[in-house]
Amino acid sequence: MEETVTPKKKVMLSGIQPSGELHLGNYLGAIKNWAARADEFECYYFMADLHTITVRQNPADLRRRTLEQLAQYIACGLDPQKNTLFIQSHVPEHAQLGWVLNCYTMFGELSRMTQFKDKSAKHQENINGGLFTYPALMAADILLYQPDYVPVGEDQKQHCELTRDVAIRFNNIYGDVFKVPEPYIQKVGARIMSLGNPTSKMSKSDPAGCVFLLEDENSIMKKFKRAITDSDTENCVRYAPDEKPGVSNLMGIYAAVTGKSYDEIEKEFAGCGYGVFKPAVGEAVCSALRPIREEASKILADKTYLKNVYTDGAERAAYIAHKTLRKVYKKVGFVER
Ligand code: ATP
Ligand code: LTN
Repeated sequence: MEETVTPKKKVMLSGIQPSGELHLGNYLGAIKNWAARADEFECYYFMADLHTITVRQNPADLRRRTLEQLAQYIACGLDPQKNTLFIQSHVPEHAQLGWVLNCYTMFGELSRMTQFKDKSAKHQENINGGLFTYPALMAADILLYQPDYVPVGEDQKQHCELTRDVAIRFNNIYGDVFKVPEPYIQKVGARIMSLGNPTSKMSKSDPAGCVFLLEDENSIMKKFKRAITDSDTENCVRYAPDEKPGVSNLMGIYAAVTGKSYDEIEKEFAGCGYGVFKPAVGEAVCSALRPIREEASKILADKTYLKNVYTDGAERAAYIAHKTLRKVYKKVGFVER
């Protein structure tokens, strides 16, 4: 009898911290690309709640945002049948491997992390150990699942590179324990900038320059109409990120939500000024977000469904995570229980 061998799918994994409401940068830089990959890859996506407490959180808000984030993942097209969706703190192996990897991550490496420098500047009253060692926990999040790719926005590239270095260091000592993963960064949408300040990335900590996935449409339109465009005299829609960062950012957003190329966009708006272009981008974003917002509110109303999704997700995730952790414990010399 002929043997049929199904080739093993490549694995993808990523997470987002439920430390604020999801925004257009999270969607275009990360989630939108996850949803398109479910058939091709074995996919794991989680709510990175352990990471959020590196900054003080209000407990009730954290709980609410974690569930809202799960509802939005599903509304963005992540089918829980095809993707393993889970809450990080439900799989204790993250914290367990995080500790081990802390001991294989160097002080100097951690000191160079841009996110640590930014966040410690922002929260000077609370520069805690967790904020500093956070990349070792992120390495654990990733390496537990032996993924091939980690789809993230540009700002997470440095953490992904550190993860690779830690995996290689560990493998050099103990043999091939971890797969060394690649960051997977899309060209369009990888770095959406603030609408109020096109030289800094769109971030939930700057609500005026940030469009949230569940935001109402009037408010979205106002933000786009007010978006900072460039102070050149040209008043023309042309892609030139260095010379015209504001307009180029809006073109990047328009390209990501409509699938059009920069050439096509320049032709579409030839002869139109920013006064026409800005509301057109706002309308395109509203149309893209409308079905997500409607679907998310339906899903959120069904708490039993959400609970089933995250319970099942944690079980599936824990199976793989446990296998990797056991191997690591054995390699470093812990006595088996
Ligand atoms: P903060 O507002 O605290 O900077 P954040 O909004 O960056 O946080 P994260 O949880 O750090 O949110 O990011 C989740 C995912 O979204 C990551 O993959 C990140 O790379 C991506 N991402 C975040 N902001 C942007 C952005 N402006 N453009 C593209 N991708 C982004
Ligand atoms: N560090 C990421 C969130 C994050 C993550 C991960 C992303 C935590 N663990 C594992 C990819 C894979 C952030 O702050 N955006």
